[in-house]
Amino acid sequence: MYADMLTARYYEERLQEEYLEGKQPAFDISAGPIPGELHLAAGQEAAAVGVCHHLRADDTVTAPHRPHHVAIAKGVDLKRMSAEIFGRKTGLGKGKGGHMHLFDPDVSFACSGIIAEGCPPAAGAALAATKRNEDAVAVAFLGEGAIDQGAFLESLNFASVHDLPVVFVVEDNDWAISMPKERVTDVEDGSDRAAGFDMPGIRVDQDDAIAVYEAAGEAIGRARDRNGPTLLEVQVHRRMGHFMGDPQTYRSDADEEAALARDSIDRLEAELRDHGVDDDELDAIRDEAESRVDEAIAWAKEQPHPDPDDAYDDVFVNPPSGVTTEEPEFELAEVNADE
Ligand SMILES: Cc1ncc(C[n+]2csc(CCOP(=O)(O)OP(=O)(O)O)c2C)c(N)n1
Ligand SMILES: [Mg+2]
Repeated sequence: MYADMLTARYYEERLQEEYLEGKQPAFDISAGPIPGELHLAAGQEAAAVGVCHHLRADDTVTAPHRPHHVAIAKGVDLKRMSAEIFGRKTGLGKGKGGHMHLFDPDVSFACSGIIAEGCPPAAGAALAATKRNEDAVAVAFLGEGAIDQGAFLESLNFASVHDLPVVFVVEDNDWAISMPKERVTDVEDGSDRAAGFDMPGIRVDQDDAIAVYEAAGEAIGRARDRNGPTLLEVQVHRRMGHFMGDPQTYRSDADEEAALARDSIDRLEAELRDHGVDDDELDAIRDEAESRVDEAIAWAKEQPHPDPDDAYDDVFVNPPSGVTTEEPEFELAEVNADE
């Protein structure tokens, strides 16, 4: 878990440097090697590793627009993920999805820029596993700003009614862009929502990887044993702006300083030291994490850009006329009739 937390933190530090290249002085979001928005998850690593370290490759994970720490903890291919973020042809989505749309079928991972969007597919993956008599589970990560979304609430209900092996993990970083939690949500503890759906709700009050691991173990064990869904909320901290370039004028210095003062990586490192892990071992873990990241980013930057002629490939199942010269394989109306 410590290695993955360090990997995620360093990965984002490196992305930050790459992202800023060419964007200054007026902050042109479309310029540089990583065009578009970039949402970093520094301060949220404990939630990702504490949950994902219970999972196997065939357990599905869906994540929102702030996905890197979860993807790394789930074992997404770091090279192909980096190539995707840099918009390269060998990326997970052939360079067309970008950092909010990473899909790695090898480890059953997907994410989306639409908040709470990952909840229905996670419930669907859990339903599929039960229909196939497999013991795989599914986990949907979302932010506290998404817990008022219909997609989340409907998924909780569906999962509960069908006793699905799914865990909903709310990363509560207190903010939804510039909106503080208390202005949009009536409960302080998001896991209280579980009661209305007759499922257990657990909240881990501090971003402590070990506490998350223990709580998640219980929730994922329940799912794996086919005892139904769980809602788990974890208090995390947003060390940075909502996205790169966010001046955070809405946020008090005290709030930002408090987030920076509590680092879940330092906390886990202290635990490891207490258990006799020495400097050499800790340094070796850090060095290995950093070289893995440097190697993945260097590889990604050498990859070719997609060919503009391929822009519409893999975009439409049934391309509308004008988008492609190829004959469609079937008519949409035909599919609907068959269904
Ligand atoms: C359905 C939908 N509405 C609005 C947005 C715009 N949006 C992007 S991130 C965000 C806030 C998300 O806050 P939270 O869920 O707490 O996640 P965090 O950014 O804090 O990780 C919003 C409203 C969106 N992406 N999807
Ligand atoms: Mg939030």
